[in-house]
Amino acid sequence: MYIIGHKNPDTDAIVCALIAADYFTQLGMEVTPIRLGELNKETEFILKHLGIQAPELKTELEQDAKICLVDHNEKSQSIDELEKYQIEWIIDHHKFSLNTATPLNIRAESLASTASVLYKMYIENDLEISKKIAKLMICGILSDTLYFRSPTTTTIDKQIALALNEIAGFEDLEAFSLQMFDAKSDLSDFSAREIVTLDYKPFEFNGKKVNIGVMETTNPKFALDIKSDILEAMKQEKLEQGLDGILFVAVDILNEKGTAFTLDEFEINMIESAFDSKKLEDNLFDIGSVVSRKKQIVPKLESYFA
Ligand SMILES: [Mn+2]
Repeated sequence: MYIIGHKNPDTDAIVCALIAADYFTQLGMEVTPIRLGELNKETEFILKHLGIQAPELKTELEQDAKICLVDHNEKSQSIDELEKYQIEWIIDHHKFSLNTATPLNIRAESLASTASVLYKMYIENDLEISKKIAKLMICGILSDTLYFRSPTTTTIDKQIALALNEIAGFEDLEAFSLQMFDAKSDLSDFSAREIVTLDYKPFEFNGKKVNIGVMETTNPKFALDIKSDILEAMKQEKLEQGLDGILFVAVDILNEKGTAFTLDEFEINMIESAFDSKKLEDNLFDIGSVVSRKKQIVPKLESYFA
């Protein structure tokens, strides 16, 4: 069975492919973790720091291959031609919109990271959590919660991170999270198009195709300084992907604030109606303490388009 995180993988998608591979191996299965895209700089930093190899990049598998989806369940975010494969497992913490042809195993909880869900699965099955796996789990939690800042964070996620650190032994979790976020914020060698699509997910709201890119950063000024390039990249994306709308949000991790880049009428109406927003300058809106696509952006757009 192949373990697959979502396209445009973030840290949780990558570490959970590695963690789930260890989990299923301990249960006696033969599994291979893979990834569907390049690592972001945060994940690159983490794996280098921990001395752990990334899952192999693989975007096509043999027909009927057995797969386990981690950290996603939407077809549009998964491996191309998903219907060619047999989904055996989904381990996730997102909203569901998947229809499957056959029965399967699903484990989903509304915790802040898929790593937290996997932690519970280890405990329930009385499996050993090695130092390496504990570190990967903590990184998944720190990344998805923005060091417990995101409103997706639950007390369970915090308890899990603390319990894991008994094994992992990070000296200072907050300091380490800052190193992660600084690594992620260094986008100097990326094009505007790459920045817009780095942490990027397609959604369909009431028949409207809207893609949402998020840039979690400790340096929001970087994106504001290249506003016109970002808008141009969004325009190209919207055109080439045939989208109804495109949204790009720069999330200031340390100050817990979101700034939305809006391309056109469609996006401006969307932002003004769906969010408590303040226009900063042309095509730029302060959308307040919005840091989570999953919990704050997507639900607001769901109700706006409904
Ligand atoms: Mn996640």
